[in-house]
Amino acid sequence: MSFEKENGAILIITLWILAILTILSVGVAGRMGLELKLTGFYRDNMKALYLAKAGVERAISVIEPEDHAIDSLNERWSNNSEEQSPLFKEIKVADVGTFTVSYPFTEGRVFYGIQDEERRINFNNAPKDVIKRLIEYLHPEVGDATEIAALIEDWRDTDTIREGSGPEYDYSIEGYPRKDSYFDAVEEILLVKDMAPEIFNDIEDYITVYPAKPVGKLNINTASLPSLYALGLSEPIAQELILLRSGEDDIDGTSDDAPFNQGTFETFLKDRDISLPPESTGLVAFGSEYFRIKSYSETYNKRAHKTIVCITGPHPSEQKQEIIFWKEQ
Ligand SMILES: [Ca+2]
Ligand SMILES: [Ca+2]
Repeated sequence: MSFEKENGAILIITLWILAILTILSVGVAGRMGLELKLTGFYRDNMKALYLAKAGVERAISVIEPEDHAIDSLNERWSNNSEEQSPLFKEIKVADVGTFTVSYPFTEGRVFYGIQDEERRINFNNAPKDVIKRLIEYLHPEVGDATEIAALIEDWRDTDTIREGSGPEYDYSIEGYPRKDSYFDAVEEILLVKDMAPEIFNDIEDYITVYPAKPVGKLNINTASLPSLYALGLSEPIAQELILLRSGEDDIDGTSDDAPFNQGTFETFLKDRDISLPPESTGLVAFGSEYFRIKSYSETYNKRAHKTIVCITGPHPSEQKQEIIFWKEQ
């Protein structure tokens, strides 16, 4: 091999080594960049999670000290629209980001605050006639909801007999057993025979399964029209009730609201010469004990956000709220 040829070969080999090293170093740098990005992503997500948790803490701190004998939609836990010192709207936390605790209200309004569970019909303990009326009102295509309401009752009650008509529906055909116990999550209702997703979609925002026990009451000061109808009031009477509790301005959730109490509600029924059906009389409440908190957070750099939905209820022994359901999105 001549001197030139040998030199040429060394040059080519050197170039190859250089090329390989370059590729390797680019690879390593790229990997490090990815790892840095992942760390940043993780850090932003953790920040968003703790911001959303801060919203939950804020909500609980507002619910706890309030008197819940009577609860209405204009109270600060439900609808805080103060511009000077907002409790729930885009609250800044240090140099991290913001949280907002809010929920959609009727007619496109947004309430900054917390919902009570007592505005919803409780599928763990509402009588089947109440469930029947709610489904028929919200999903009229179903026609008569007697059978589906009975199936819901069969699913949750401990016995295995349908009153007056023999054994309960045998779920072995469906591939899973009937529970004969409380619903743990609202989506579980989809397992009940005849509960089509279309029905569930229409009723979802008006129902709850919390608390499983004791009796979930309906707060007539916060309940929506479908819930009041389910209780056994006719549509015009339910509308009248909502107008009365809304005060002079006819708008729910404003400062002039006039919530009902036991006495004024009894007068309301008596003046109209009506009474509630027997299965509903024990369900009526004027205050609330269980609350649904929806906290949304966002970091200042907008790279991460989080939503927490949780439900709180009274602690069995201490004067505080405890969390009975928690979901992060
Ligand atoms: Ca049963
Ligand atoms: Ca009002």
